[in-house]
Amino acid sequence: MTIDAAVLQCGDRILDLARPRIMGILNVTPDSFSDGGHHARIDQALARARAMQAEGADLLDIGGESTRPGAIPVTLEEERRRVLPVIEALRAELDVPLSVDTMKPELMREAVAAGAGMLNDVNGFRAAGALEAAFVAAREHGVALCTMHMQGEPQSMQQAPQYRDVVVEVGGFLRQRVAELEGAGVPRGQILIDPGFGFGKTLDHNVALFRGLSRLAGIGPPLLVGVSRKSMIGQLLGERPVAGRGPGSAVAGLLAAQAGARVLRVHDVAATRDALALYLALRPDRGDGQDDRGN
Ligand code: HH2
Repeated sequence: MTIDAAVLQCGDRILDLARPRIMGILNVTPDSFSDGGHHARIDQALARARAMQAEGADLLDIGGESTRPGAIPVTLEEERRRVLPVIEALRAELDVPLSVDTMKPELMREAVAAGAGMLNDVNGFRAAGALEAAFVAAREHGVALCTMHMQGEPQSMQQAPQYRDVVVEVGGFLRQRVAELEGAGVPRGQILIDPGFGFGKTLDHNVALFRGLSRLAGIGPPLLVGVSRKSMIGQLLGERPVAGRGPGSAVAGLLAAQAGARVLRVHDVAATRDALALYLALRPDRGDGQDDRGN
């Protein structure tokens, strides 16, 4: 893994990417595939957010609409009702940057006004108005943008995903999105790219993509990887149910970091923190006598 001095601007907060960072997942939904219904009340969401910061999360990703395969879309009013009070409360209380996981341009604007420092769009800012909302947030508020690859839409994306070469096609898509963002004046230091594991991809596609991560990391902007508790982890571990996918997810996160990922989007913050700490302490290419313990 190459270490350079990349930083990510997230509104008025800066994330130093000299080492891989942990994005804790906070789904304030009744139906997310892993933590759905656990943090639907605001007090539950705040408690989980505090716990993740204490466990070592470097930023939090707040989502009000599940994007699991077959998920039912929610209205703007409902997504707003779920997400905005949580962002407002956390913004005042926590130090870590807050990301909002949404495809809706109206919510992007409102979340930034409420204090979000990152927009994370699994649809790559392709919905009508999303790109404009993202440009304004990035240019006027210094917000970071995470653009992700998805083939199809959550309702149908797993029906028959097809690629000739998944790494080449996903890489081409991400290059194009980065060119578009930079062309509109978004600085490189505010862009993250994400291959979108499980979004319109079979197990074979996900495995090929994972093996190609170092090529995707070479595109330029920091790479975000989200494989936490996903079906690919369950399938590779012999149809392991979601509740048993934590250790496998931490290992996969570590491998992603080794391949160049700078941000890991995870449910299991403490396990990922420990995996990264051991990796940073023990990796053979360290060789400079420095000590990362306590990070
Ligand atoms: N995966 C999920 C949601 N948002 N955002 C990015 N950038 N990358 C991802 O891989 C990604 C994402 C799906 O996971 P989760 O939020 O746990 O579940 P659900 O969509 O059911 O809420």
